[in-house]
Amino acid sequence: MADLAALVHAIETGNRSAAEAETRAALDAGVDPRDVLGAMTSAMDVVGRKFQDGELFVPEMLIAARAMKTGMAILEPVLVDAGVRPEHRAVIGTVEGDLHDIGKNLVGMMWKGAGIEVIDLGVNVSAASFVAAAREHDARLVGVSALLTTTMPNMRGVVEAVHAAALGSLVVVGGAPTTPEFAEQIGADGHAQDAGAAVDLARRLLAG
Ligand code: B1M
Repeated sequence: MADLAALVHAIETGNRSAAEAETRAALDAGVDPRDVLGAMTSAMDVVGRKFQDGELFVPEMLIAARAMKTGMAILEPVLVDAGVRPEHRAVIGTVEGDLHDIGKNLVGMMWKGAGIEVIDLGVNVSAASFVAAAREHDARLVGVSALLTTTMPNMRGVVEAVHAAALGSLVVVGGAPTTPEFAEQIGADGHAQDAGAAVDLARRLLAG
């Protein structure tokens, strides 16, 4: 029987070759691909929690996410063959006028790690593009990142446009200059301070 604990450990420690080997070993041993995905997700949960608690930092989180990505590249076709699709989709992007994408990418990786299908729209994304993508992908979550005090006001336009489109999408905002109070003022459905909190928030909103 393949050792899913070894897969969890490989991802938590960002060991890409071990993550690849353990994913293959689990699938070769006939482990249900959903259980393999569950092991990967639980590893990323631990990573997110440690990041929130200040036990590890951005570089460790990035290498863990990359290890998960390596395993996912092997697992994904198997999941597709088995007809397993993520239950929820999110679109994510950095707001118009803003080119910072490191934090946004981290949040996207962590959402993927939580089993959410993530469509990344990149940087400098207009409100109209967020709406078009949310409609096209039937996204339940719209994630908007801003790193500049000069661009965070543009988030209001995204929230208003997404809500006006009545797609049923919930808008989550984040980024260093944003606060829960700001998110409330602009009518966002949620705010997360970091990538770990963004996972907790997404889970809460998607469960509601
Ligand atoms: Co810029 N920059 N930058 N910059 N830059 C800052 C943000 C700044 C604070 C630096 C400073 O002055 N001390 C300052 C903003 C000041 C302000 O507005 N208050 C600043 C400035 C002024 C600028 C320019 C205007 C500089 C200039 O040209 N004069 C310019 C603007 C360009 C533009 O966007 N139009 C600019 C350009 C750049 C680079 C292109 C050189 C580069 C970006 C490269 C890239 O992203 N690919 C850059 C960088 C790297 C930074 C700093 C140094 C680092 C940002 C970063 O990646 N942090 C930054 C100073 C700093 O933060 N120390 C700075 C790491 C990242 C993991 O954290 O993005 O906060 P962060 O993401 C966190 C949380 O915020 C949260 O989770 C993440 C993980 O925990 N989060 C979310 C983020 N998005 C979220 C979304 C969510 C939920 C949580 O839900 C959807």
